[in-house]
Amino acid sequence: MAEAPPQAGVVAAAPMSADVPGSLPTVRLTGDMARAVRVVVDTDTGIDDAMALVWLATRPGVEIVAAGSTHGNCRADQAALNALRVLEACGRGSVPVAVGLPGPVAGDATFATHVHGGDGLGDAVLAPPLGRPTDEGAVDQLIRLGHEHPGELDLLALGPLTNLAAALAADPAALAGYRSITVMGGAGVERADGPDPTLGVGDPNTAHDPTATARVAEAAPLQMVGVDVTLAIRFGSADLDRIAAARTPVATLLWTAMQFYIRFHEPRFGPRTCCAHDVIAAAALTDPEMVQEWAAGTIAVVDGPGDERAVLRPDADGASHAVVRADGPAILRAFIDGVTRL
Ligand SMILES: [Ca+2]
Repeated sequence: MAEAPPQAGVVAAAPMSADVPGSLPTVRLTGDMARAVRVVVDTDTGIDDAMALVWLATRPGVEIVAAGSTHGNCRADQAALNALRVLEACGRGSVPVAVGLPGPVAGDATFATHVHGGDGLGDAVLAPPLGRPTDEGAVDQLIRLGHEHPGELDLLALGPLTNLAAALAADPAALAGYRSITVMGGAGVERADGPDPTLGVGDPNTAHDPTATARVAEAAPLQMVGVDVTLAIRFGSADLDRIAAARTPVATLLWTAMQFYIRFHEPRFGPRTCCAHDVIAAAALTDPEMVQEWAAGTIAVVDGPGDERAVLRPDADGASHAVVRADGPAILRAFIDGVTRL
């Protein structure tokens, strides 16, 4: 099954697992899904974005072709510097990093400084990167790479979809050249009632630019990895101990930045814990066997203002998917193994 995109790994429709209410059309990915991945990352480089870049740098068979920055967790120009800094710590300082657009399609940019600190990496006063962003903007880079390598590259969007929407506005075929588009965002399968699957956190990547999400979802099939799933996958105290003890350059960087993130999570989820949102999206791309269950459908942006969310409306023939169930412990274990090795 090497080289197969996630959709090609769908071998059979399967009934919804017993722990998920409803009778939604779902698909289950099976078999050996290990494959080579050449990825272009779009990132509002906050703390979990940094973790996701580390994930990509440590997974076998993954090449980070380029990164583009976006606003969200911090300013887009800061996010580019953060991405460079993290990639350099991973020994990937040669990866080109382009600065993306500073704000959403409509309205003003707002930043999640209460989650990621003023600089996106926990205000930890990290050393600046050695390199600098490329002269090409992230939107132009996105368009160019899609056309230069048709069918070869996977796009992983870890922040608001502003750059993707701008690429589509400039070139309606901008995203068609990508083999797949995985998005960290959304609130999973739409439900008419029941408890809020985001536990009040909402869907920040969509809320930061709901117009962009709607435009991208209309134009391209997306593999959506939502807050409803990622919020439940959290490091525990023993996990954090392993990262703290690793002492590799990248572990030291992460552990320093993670202190702010842990302090944000503790009042909500208990002592010594935090989420790894963007890592789960990266894992869905690189290691689909760790994300066993998806629902098929179409994506819509609902609610608002300020609490806009992307949801998947179930449709067995829909081209987009949302993760329903992921193997959180396996992903976190593989992440920490990578951090301690790098
Ligand atoms: Ca992010």
